[in-house]
Amino acid sequence: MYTQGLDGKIGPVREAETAEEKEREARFQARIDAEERIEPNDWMPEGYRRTLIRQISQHAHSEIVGMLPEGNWVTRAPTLRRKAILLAKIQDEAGHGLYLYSACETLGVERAELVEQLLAGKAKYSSIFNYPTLTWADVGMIGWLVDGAAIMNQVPLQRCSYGPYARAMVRICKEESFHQRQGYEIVMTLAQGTPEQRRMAQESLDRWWWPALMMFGPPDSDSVHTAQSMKWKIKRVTNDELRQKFVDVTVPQAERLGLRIPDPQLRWNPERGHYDFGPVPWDEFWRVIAGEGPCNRERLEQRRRAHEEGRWVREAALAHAEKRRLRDRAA
Ligand code: BYC
Repeated sequence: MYTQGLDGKIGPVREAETAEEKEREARFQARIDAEERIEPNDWMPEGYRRTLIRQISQHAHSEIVGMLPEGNWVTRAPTLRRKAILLAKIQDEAGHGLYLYSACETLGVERAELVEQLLAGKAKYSSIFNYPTLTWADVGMIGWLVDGAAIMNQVPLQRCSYGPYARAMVRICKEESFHQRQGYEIVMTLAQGTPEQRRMAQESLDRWWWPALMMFGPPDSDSVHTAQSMKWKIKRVTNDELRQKFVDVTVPQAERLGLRIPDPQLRWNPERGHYDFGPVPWDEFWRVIAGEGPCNRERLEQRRRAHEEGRWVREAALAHAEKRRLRDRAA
């Protein structure tokens, strides 16, 4: 079993060494098995803490970087109503990032340090945000497919064994459900529109389908963290199980829209009670998470620029807080 340290290096999770440590780990696992929530001040194995920091910070970074592809369309949304909705959605993503960084800080790591890792290109964020948003249909597709996949993954995380993460997920899931519906509604409007609008929706689905399936992570057979994360009940459902669930829910939605899923091997399998689907292009996934996706460089550059341009705001907020603290103390 491997875990990633804060320095980004992957190393083996250290085995409990002494009898006392083993006993403590057994007591911890018994609490997990009994469905007790672990809270910030409780004892936890170092591997559990590191796994959570890795996953929650990657999740927080995904929310923040996830604002960029949608932000690309704020000035070009087709109507004022669409623009207002899109702005609100992007603000929600920022809020999600903030809850998640806060949840992560309860594990004894500073948000500034996590942001630093992202900007230095050492931290991962979801592969999906390294694809471009070329047309307005892509904004709909992000809501329908990307938020749809995010919800599928996040609903079980509401039952994560770590209290602060599980609680952050409850609110995030409520907002993501609304995001998914607004995306579906955009795609539905296009699918019921002119032939050109229908073509735009189909072309967008053709580009986003496989990357959406990659959001659930590599196949279980290649997933280094799943077994241990399931044992610790950080993850409740495996990558492949969630991917299958997503396909099963989404195919009928595409049929209702009159759109074609770009997978010639897709068919209902009555024996399994699930859709069979073709091979996910995993080579592409590994390339994207190694930094070689279509927009990796652009996304990081944009984040770095935004961070620099926001420096004066952070400094002003800190100065204001300090002034208030001194005033309160003097009073
Ligand atoms: N992209 O052992 P595995 C959203 C990495 S966005 C990049 O299966 P794990 C939203 C993985 O980190 C959705 N990297 O890992 C926001 C690991 O590398 P390291 C964000 C990926 O953690 C705005 C390696 O591959 N959601 O909500 O057990 C607008 C092996 O993987 C990906 C979350 O982050 C990927 N897709 O399982 C709209 C949910 N997949 O760290 C929407 C929380 C895998 O060893 N995270 N990797 O270097 C999770 O549930 C899990 O971390 C994952 C991966 C299922 C993603």
